[in-house]
Amino acid sequence: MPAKFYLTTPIYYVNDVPHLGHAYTTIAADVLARYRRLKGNDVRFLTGVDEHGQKVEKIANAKGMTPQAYTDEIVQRWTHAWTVLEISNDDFIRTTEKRHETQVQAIFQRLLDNGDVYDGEYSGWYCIPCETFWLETQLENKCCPDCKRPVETVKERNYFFRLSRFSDMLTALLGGGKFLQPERSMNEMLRVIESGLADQSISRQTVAWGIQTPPDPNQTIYVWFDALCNYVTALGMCALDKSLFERYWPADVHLVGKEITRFHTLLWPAMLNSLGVEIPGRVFAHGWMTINGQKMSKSLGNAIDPLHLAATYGADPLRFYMMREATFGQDWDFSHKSLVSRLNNELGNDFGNLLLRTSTMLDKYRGGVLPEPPPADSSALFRDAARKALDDIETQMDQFQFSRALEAIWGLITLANRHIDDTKPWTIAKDKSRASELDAVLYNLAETNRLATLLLSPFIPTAAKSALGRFGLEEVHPAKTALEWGAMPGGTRIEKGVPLFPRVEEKE
Ligand code: ME8
Repeated sequence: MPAKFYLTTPIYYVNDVPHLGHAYTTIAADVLARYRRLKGNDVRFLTGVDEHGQKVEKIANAKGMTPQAYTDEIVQRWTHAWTVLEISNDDFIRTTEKRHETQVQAIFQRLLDNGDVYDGEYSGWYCIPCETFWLETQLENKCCPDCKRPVETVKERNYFFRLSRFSDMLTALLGGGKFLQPERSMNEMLRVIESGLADQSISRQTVAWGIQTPPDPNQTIYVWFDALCNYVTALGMCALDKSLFERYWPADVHLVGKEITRFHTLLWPAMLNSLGVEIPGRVFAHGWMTINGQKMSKSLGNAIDPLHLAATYGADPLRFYMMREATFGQDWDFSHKSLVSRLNNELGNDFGNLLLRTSTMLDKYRGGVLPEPPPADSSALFRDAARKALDDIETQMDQFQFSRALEAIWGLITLANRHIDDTKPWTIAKDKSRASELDAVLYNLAETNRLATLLLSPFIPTAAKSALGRFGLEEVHPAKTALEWGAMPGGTRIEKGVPLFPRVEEKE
């Protein structure tokens, strides 16, 4: 049985359409999912939308719609965006689905039964944009410490989750060093625990748009409690059919933006621990995409539409740019110029041209038929480079270092491009006595191309599929053996094809 790999993105609020920041997390998760499938893992990739809460309720009211009618309409914009951006999720969860609601209530009831949920009085502050409760002491100038916007007072009877009881367990979990990356986030969360964890209010009396608490229909379950449960309800943890849960839980990775680390690494593992359910393997909190140093967000009015960029430059170049541009984990500034430059130089000149040059030479000198693999010593340079790159990529992908993984793939591409310049196949071709030498050069180049394309397929799935088609590979091959140098048999017909990434100009 191949190892299972379950990964998730946050489920996004549907108070608006997706922007490039949402696309960033979803694309990163997709790259990881595709890479794991390529390695032969049994992958489950979940994304979805967070539909309840005051924020969504308010926007629906403002539009004169019921929240359900509003979310039913806007959710289509989200699924459409993920189709355009080539997101290969296996499931898409909506928190208004019956399958989710009944299980959230079951989870709430289990916690009530075991005593970790209790009835109490809440008096404090609430930030609607963040859907987050704050204590007076946590506020900054009477504003939300996260988004810096004004907060509202809340005083009502609520159900509470006994988060304070889990300090030791959470300290051990986070202190173990593996659960939360990057390290900066881990240290930050350890400090939060050290400063004292208060019990968490998990219901609202004044919010109608939510799942009813089982004991009291006048209260709805706090949107974050509801939302976190999606990771297990999508697998049917409390449903009749638990087969997906048994097959995929615990999650191997929850990918999240750094501002929601607290919920994923404190509240969520504590809830699971209380339920007696295994805790996810890892949470990775990535940095923000910024515009001139400011976080990209709809409310700041600096959001970029990913669909507009995909329509202008293609989904593949956009995906490639976002994964290549910055260290995953750190904040980074979006640059239109850099997107275009990476598209033209890296995808067009380096990768696209290599493919075109190789297939053109094969066509011209060998009628488009791949020669037999050369003797070991004539391919050692490439075989060794490939082995090293494959190892390096595995390490980098395991550490969510997409940009470094791409650098490793570029090592192979650069090597092959340099080999063409060094060996000058057009000169060798003039001398009939050097036929086997030319065979070796062409095989080495084509095989390196095939491998690089396969490794690039998680990043640029459509272009990779078209390129692999030229090597007679209709689908990205999931078998592990295809990820080894030398797997392509002599005699393979290789098509010349057209340039994959024609040069573009920067557009407004
Ligand atoms: O927080 N840069 O939903 P949300 C990078 N519903 N990533 C960004 C980003 C930016 N500028 N802006 C948004 C919620 N994101 C909850 C989650 S999960 C159980 C519930 C991405 O619509 C990033 O992944 O506010 C961030 O964590 C997420 O969108 C927030 O989406």
